[in-house]
Amino acid sequence: MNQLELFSPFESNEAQNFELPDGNLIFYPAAFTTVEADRFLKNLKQETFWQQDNIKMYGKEIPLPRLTAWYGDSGRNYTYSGIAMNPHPWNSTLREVKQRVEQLSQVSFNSVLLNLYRTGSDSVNWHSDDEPELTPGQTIASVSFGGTRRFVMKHKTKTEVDKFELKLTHGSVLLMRGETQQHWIHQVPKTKKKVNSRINLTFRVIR
Ligand SMILES: O=C(O)CCC(=O)C(=O)O
Ligand SMILES: [Mn+2]
Repeated sequence: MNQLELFSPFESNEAQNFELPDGNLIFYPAAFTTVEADRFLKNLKQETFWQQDNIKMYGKEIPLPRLTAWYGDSGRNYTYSGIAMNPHPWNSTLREVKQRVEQLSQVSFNSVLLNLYRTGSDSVNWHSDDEPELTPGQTIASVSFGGTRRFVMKHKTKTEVDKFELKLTHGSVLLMRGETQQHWIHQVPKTKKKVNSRINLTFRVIR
């Protein structure tokens, strides 16, 4: 298949570059064709070892409002919201997604965190991806399959800087680059709208 056949006129994969104060994003709205994205959504839903984690809040165990899974090169352990994770080994679906993301970003990733947002009630709260296992300044690549959700960003210290927001669509890739994680937090808020389930994959480099 040649490049022209890969994208319909409505699925332009032209990169959008966002220079934020103290951050940089590159967004590829259609890094995957709809046909590819449909297949990845279906396969990842079925094949992934999804887990339901809890977080401790005010001394109570509360289930995270999403399912998660951690995959990567063996020996790359990672602590996420106080949860120690041992990665599952890469499978062929993930290797395929990883290859596309590495082509776009020119970064070799050694791990990925998957999130499954079952309904609009699933979400991720304000945070930045700045755990000590992650190398500061290293690109994080965020892949979305399924229902469109809002991705909202807020500067950590400069209150005069406006929030920034993107709609993460089916088959899109968002690269968060440079010092973005050091200066910005992000969230995927809950929504009352009827939305399809969504899988997000954030590819990371763990040291
Ligand atoms: O689902 C998303 O788009 C974001 C997920 C996220 O921020 C994370 O896993 O760290
Ligand atoms: Mn994050």
